[in-house]
Amino acid sequence: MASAHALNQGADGISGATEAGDRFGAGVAAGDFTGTSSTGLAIGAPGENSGDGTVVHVDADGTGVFIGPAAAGTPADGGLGTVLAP
Ligand SMILES: [Ca+2]
Repeated sequence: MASAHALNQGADGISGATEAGDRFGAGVAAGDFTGTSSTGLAIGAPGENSGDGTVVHVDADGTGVFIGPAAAGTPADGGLGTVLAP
């Protein structure tokens, strides 16, 4: 059985800071989101930036890339990352 590994904002290759209300991990989906035949994780934090929300994509090498409301086209206070599906 593989071991568990915790991921946190502000550590583990994910920039930013853990703040009360971020709800980091509220939505999680695994899949090949980059077309590179490697499985990554999409992790939602719908409370980020006072409810704008964000999604962090963590690739197999552990690098975290933010996909915020501007890139996703979601409105302010839209809670991006509440629900994710591959
Ligand atoms: Ca945060």
